[in-house]
Amino acid sequence: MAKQIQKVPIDDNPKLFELNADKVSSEEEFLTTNQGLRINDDNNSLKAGDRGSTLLEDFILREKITHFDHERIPERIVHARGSGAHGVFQLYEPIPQFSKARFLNDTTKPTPVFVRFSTVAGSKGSSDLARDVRGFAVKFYTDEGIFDMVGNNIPIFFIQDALKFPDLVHAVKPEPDNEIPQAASAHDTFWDFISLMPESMHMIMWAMSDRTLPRSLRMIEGFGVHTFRLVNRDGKAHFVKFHFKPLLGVHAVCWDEAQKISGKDPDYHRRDLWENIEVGNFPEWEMGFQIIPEEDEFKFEIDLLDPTKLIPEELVPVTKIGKLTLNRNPDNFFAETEQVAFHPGHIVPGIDFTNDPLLQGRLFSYTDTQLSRLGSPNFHEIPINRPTVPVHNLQRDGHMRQTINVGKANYFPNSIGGGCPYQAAMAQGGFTSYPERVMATKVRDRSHSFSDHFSQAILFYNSQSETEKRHIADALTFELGNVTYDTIKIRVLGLLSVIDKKLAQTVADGLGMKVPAAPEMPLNKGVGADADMQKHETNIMKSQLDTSDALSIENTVKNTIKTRQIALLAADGVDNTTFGAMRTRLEMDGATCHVVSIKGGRIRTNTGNEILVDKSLLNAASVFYDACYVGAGEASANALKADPRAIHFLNETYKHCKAIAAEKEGVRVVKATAIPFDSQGQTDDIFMILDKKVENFIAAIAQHRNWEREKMPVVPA
Ligand code: HDE
Repeated sequence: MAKQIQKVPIDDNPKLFELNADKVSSEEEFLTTNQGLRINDDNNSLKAGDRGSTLLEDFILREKITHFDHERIPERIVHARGSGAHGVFQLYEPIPQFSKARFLNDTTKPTPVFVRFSTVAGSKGSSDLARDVRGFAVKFYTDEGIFDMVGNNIPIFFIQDALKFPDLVHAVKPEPDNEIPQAASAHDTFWDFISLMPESMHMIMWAMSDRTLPRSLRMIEGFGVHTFRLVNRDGKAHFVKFHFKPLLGVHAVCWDEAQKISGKDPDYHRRDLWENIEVGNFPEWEMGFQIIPEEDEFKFEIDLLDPTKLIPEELVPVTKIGKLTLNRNPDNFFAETEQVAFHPGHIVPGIDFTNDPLLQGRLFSYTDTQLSRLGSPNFHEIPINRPTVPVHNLQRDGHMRQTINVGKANYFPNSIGGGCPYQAAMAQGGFTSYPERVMATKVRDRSHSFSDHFSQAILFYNSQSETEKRHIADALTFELGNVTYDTIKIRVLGLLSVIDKKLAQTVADGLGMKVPAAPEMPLNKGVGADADMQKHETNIMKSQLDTSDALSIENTVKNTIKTRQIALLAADGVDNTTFGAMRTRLEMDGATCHVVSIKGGRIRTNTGNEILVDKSLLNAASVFYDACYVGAGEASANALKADPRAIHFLNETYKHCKAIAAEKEGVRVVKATAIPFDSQGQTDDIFMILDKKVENFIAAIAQHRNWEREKMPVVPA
């Protein structure tokens, strides 16, 4: 039938519109259905006349809509919101004395990895800046199969037994009657549960600290949490705790900032990771092991199997064994980041489990969850989950099977298939479980060695700087301030007073409540104090430190401004020379500079040069930046001074304790804000760049924040 319908030009000639293509178009790449049929019209459905009803016959419409209707898969029940990247792991030195894993013994070949970072509580579309633990999951594609390190950015966990996990997650997720609040722990059910679970108090200290408000996913630590085992070629085992330390240091934003970022750019962390990888600022971590000989298992006052405890680095230092670098963004979010399936049970010869009861439960959960999320036991065939080594076994069929298995022998042992595939001897890389001796009575119980819930909560709190302690108190006051039951708040205040009376008092003051009497809680009842373990008592290693430097993020690297985002505030008439010099200097040190101005497009400097504006004050916000510089130039300064958004930008930069520098006339803009100046016209680290003070500015950015300012909140922003 001749075509009656007038078509839009793009159908007839794709060349009519300018291609802004990511790839070169090919004359041969035609649109087709999923059956390979070339499509002639993808803009109009088949109708009975051009104004008529749509025909059921339209198989092209039905195929497209059906596919669309099924585009979503169930999001992860926890860790739904995530961002991923590809990279490599490069080993420094072979460690045959500890592990026979090939990827831990071959320095000549980097191991490909895929890493997924996540928040825990929020839905897939929730904000990156929720106060939450961050998932840190690394898939190593080793020559012996997949090894997944499915960890967090906090070295311990809320609960000791897997049986409590559904309760914990139900409590933190939005409440079941009204599905409120999204991606937040500041609500009744979470704190109700916590108030009744003293074992969570160590984790609560971490969760209320700045660790849960990362500045960037590139600036978080990673921990395996549980104690695992390394096994060497002779079958000798060592206990191990996995660590990842970011080369950029650990940095956080403040709570007010986090809330504002959540509104202005919920993709802030995802964008930061993506953009930095795109421009070649590849995030790096050093992987480290804390190694404990098997015979030292009972030498600590904590039980190595208890996931609510850590081993202080002062007692067992972290040995750096290699470097993890993320160097490539995924091509497709769904295919890779969404479909990637991690599992703590994906291990290789040379690595093994312990009886940590949380880990044991996880070993069940992760396969089960992939079945419901990815819909098939064939999830290992999805490209991102495929090992780089061949898979041979006698598993067959199932939903969406990709492999076309040949031959008749789908059972083992067989002779028809030539006996294939063969079992691998240990020497051939066959996995054998560590032959741990087990002599026990079946019980539904918990070891007494798990019963001290407070010593390490106290250790963590005491190891924090004054600023970090203040942030913990503020976070607790905020979270409990959203709780509507006084009984819950009182219980939590009681638990806090076991950790630190002053902390409990500060939080109680903020809530307008009194601190109740501290409940009786056993302390130092670790392995060494356990009656069953008395025989080891003589070996008890004195682990009761007062503080541990490694627990405070203030002690991490602060010597670089690499990849920090710096806003350069300027308008028409900005001084060409000094502006250019500052930008060059900051970029030379690895910072990323954005010109922020009154409107988009370009600004003209005092010498007539044109500078591209990266963001107008409408799109930019101070919370996206680590520091701010205000350029010199009469006209530029006057224009900025007259723009309330520029004044707000600077006030907020100051409020969030960031470095600010202003040059010559630019100083006037800063003086028009509420930022306090002393009689000399100076304020803490606001530098008037009249001489060589650019170095001070750089040092202040590297310091990350001048938290002292928080003590006297003077700026209304
Ligand atoms: Fe997970 N966890 N978890 N978890 N977890 C999942 O698996 C679970 C725990 C962690 O980026 C789920 O594929 C149980 C500790 C990360 O895809 C699920 C228990 C730690 C990720 C699951 C724990 C983690 C998950 C949801 C207690 C830190 C995201 C979707 C016994 C060491 C991985 C999925 C990714 C994801 C269960 C406790 C880390 C449901 C039952 C402790 C980083 O299987």
